[in-house]
Amino acid sequence: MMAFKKQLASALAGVALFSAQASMAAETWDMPLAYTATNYHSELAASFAEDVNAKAGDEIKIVTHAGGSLFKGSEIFGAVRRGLAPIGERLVSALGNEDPIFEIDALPFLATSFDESWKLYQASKPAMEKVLKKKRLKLLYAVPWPPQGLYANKPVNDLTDMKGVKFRAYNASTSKLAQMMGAIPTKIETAELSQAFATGVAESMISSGSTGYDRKLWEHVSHWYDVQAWLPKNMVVVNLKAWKKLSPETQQVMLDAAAKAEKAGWAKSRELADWYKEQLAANGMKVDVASPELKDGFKKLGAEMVEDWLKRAGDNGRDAIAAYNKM
Ligand code: PCA
Repeated sequence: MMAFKKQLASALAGVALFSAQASMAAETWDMPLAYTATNYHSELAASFAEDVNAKAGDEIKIVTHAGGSLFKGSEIFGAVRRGLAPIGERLVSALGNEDPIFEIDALPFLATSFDESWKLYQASKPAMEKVLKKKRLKLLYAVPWPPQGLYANKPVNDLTDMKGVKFRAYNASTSKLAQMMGAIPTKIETAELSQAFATGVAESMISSGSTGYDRKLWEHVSHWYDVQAWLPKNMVVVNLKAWKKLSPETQQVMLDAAAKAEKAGWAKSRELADWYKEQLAANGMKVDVASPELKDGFKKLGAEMVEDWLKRAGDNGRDAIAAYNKM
């Protein structure tokens, strides 16, 4: 009887060991994303995951969850920070309440082209990484949205046309900008955009052609002005505790996949920028350049916002701007 019990115990231990190894062999990493699965940011995250899984699949399996299906856009950063998800993607400039450095990404007219935006990224990366490290996070890659323009349900010649208009904001800066132009801001995540415009909760917003295309904004608004105000980025961050549990080989696989994704993502955003504009027009929207008056109006407000931000952002912000100006 004793011998049998011993045998059973060791068999069970074997099973336990085997399943421990099996689960260690491929730990699932859920990767929440805020944007729709067909958006290029989400597709990029999916191919990043595939790349990692193909090379390090015996250790981790990254599973992407697009469209805010696992965590809403506004919850993703906190979820990764708290370890509820080991990895996730978030709009950098929406994290101003975490630290002002993240707002550098949506300061109007600071960086208005892909080239300038890349420089701003390089200039602000050390400061961003410092802040992320304090939050026990690691930056893997960041990819821009195309230049931001103005969606409206009527012609807008200058900023006075925006007075009293319900304005959808995606971060504190766009809320502030709306207030400064006398519009009425409401913060809404992209996943809820179509609904907000359909019900009249929002009548205008500043965003890329990409998001207007994804959300079929032509069903609700008539105009898009190519203001080229800034190019906000999404970033993919990983929880440092989860990161440190990975083998050095898998860490390297992820770093390589991230570098590849970042390069491909910047190229894709550039490539798609004009295509999105064409799609808005093809679906009946009036796509136009911003009038000099409108652009000047935004530029004035932008300059005030940069000044205000510099006061709040401290040394980190000043260093990043100084580095950017030297590039
Ligand atoms: N689309 C996202 C952020 C910037 C952009 O172009 C949005 O509208 O929420």
